Amino acid sequence: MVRSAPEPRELLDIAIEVARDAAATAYRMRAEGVSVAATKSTVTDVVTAADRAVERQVLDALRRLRPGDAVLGEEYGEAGTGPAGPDGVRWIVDPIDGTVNYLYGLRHSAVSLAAEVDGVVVVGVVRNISTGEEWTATAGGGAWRDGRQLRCSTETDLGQTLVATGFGYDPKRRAHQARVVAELIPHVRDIRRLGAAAIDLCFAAEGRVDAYYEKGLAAWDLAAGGLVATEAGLRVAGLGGAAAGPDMVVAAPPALFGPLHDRLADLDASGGP
Ligand code: LIP
Repeated sequence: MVRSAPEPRELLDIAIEVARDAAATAYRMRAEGVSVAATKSTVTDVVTAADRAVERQVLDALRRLRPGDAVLGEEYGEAGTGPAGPDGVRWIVDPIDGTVNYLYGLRHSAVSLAAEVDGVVVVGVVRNISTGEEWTATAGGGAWRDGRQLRCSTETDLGQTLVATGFGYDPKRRAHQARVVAELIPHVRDIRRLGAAAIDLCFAAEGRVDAYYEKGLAAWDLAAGGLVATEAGLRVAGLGGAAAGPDMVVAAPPALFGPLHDRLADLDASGGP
C-alpha cells in the first residue's frame, strides 16, 4: 500500500490551532503565578509546571487530531510515540522556549511546534506567549507573520550586522561562549542576547536582527524557527559544511553567512565544553 504524506497545509492548520491553545494556557498560568518545578542539566536550567502542563496539552491535542503521529518534546522526549508515525509524520515541540524569560516575566518566550515528514521539517509555528506574535512557515511556501510574507535582512557588511546569540546553562560553556562574543563584538554592529532561540530565528527571518548563531540548541529549539528563517531567505547551517544542529546554528543572509561563518570558525565557536 502506497502511503501518502499529509499536505503541509493540513499540518499547518493543526500546528496553528495547537500552538495557539498552548500559548493561551502558558499565558494564563503565568498570570496565575509560576515557580520552578525542577532543574535539569544544571541549577539554572529550570522547568516550570507550565512547561510540563503545556507539553501535556500539546501531546493530548496531537493524539486527538493526528492519532499515530510521533511527537518529540523537550520535557517528555518521544513520549512513547516512537520515531515516526504511519505516514512519516513526527511533531517537534518546545512548550515554552525561553523558560527563564517566562519565569522572570520577560516578554520573549514562545510555544514552538514543527512537523517533520520522513525526517524533513515541512511546517513550523512559533507563537510568542506574551505578545501573541505568530510566525509560520511551510517548506516551499514561504515564512509569514500575521499575514505578511517575511524577507530577511539585505545587510552585506559584517561590521554593520546586528547579531543575536545565546548562552547555555553550563557555566564552562557560557565562559567559552562569552569569549567568542568578546572576540566577535568588535567586528559586528552589536550583539543581542534575547533568550529564546525560536524567536531569535524568527526575528532574523524578518530583519529585526540581521543574523543569529548559537551553540547547544536542541531539535525543539531549532525545528520551527529554523524553517521560518530558511523560508525567509536565510542560510541556516553549522560550521564547516555541517548541518545546523547542537554543535552550531548560524542563520544569516547569503551575503553575510560566509564572513560570519569564518569569524565563528576562527574563534572555535562550536568548540569548548
Ligand atoms: C533556551 C534557548 C536559548 C538558549 C537558552 C535555552 P529553553 O531554551 O531558547 O536560545 O540561549 O540557553 O536553551 O531552555 O528556554 O527551552
